[in-house]
Amino acid sequence: MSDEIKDTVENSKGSKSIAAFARAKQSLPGGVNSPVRAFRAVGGTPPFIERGEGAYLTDIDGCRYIDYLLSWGPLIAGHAHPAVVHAITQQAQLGTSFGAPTEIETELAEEIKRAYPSMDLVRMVSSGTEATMSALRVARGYTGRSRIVKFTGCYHGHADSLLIRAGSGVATLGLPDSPGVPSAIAELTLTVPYNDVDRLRMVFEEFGEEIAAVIIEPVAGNMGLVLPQGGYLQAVRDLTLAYDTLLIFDEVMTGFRVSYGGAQERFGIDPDLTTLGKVIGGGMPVGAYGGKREIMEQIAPEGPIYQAGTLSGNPLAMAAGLATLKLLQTEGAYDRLERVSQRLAQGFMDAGHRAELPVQAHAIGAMFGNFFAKDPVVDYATAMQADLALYADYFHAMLARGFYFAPSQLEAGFVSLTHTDEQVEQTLIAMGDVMQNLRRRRR
Ligand code: HOZ
Repeated sequence: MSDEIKDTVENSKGSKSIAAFARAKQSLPGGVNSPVRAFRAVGGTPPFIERGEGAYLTDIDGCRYIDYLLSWGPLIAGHAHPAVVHAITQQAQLGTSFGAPTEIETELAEEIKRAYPSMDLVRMVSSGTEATMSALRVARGYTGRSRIVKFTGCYHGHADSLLIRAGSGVATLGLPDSPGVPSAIAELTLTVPYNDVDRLRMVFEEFGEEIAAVIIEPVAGNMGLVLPQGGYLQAVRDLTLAYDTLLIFDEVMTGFRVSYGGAQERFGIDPDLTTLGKVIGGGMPVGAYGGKREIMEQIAPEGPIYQAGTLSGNPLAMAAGLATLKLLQTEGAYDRLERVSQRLAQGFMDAGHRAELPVQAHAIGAMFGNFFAKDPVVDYATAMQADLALYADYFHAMLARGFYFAPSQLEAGFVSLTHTDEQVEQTLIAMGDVMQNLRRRRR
């Protein structure tokens, strides 16, 4: 840890964040606008953030952290990257929203299409949830079928049909299904374990003709980071084709992250529909869905399936997204991102082994996942065997040293183009210290 970070962490008591959290709770449910930010899985008070710069976050108490959460993914270029800030500023001077067509929407759609050949047409929306919710409607409208299949522990935002056995905050808070989702809707969502082809086949054998779509995070990032096993995604593709069911790749997290062309490029799969978000908005609220022309042409005004939005294709988000994608096109960007995430995963494993703690870690592209688990983590059931209390201790010890990770083991970590080797080195040294302390405390 650099002396600078050490000083800021040691000199801070977090008192301003504590006061800010208490105040926020008077006006916002749980003090937050999205549940996982409230630190329920790890306890304590979330630092309230004042600003970000590159790989650093600074809170209102003046504590500085190396950020491995990056706004839960969008900031692959780091905080307040000058090129992204410039693009947003320039656009803001021209106007922030028009509710009318702009050329910049087409530009971003063209860039997405170049990178994702499975997407002939793209519709911009304002969040990942909106993208997955709309993709489902299109799948149901196009196929005339009502059932969908999702995977336990995968999270696709909070639309009713998708809030069934979901990961992320739903899993963190132990809410298998949310009150408020009518059972008539929940019944249409069939769930199967991730990485289990046989169970998926069984569901198809029973309900195949009724299933509109299978929606999947091709690399699961909301039960921690869980990788698809060899041949699994192709098997999912083959089954969906056999039953004329649409395959929706939810690449909100993996898009432009596990490679420029997402998981579908990396694993060589051709989905019918794809959802995107996070990176393509460069830190501004955004989502997109798209896919095969004959399916996407069913959307209004071309076809009868309705979906709309006042801020869809918002020019600030389009500008920030395009600027971010440009940065990702620089030579070696993905090699570097992958090297950093792999080093973090390997460092976590090494530190855990030295401290004789049960550890598992995964990394791919610009994302990684750390588990305190004895056995390999391949699905939600194995992810849930991880030691959540140990993670909470680890999380707080790292936070106190100036390293900001996901406040739940059931979330992924992220790296950016701005994370340096030196910062990663500092992180690995801290991980080693923290794990040794955890070992001592467990004795
Ligand atoms: N959907 C995010 C977790 N996978 C949480 C977003 C947020 O709280 O900002």
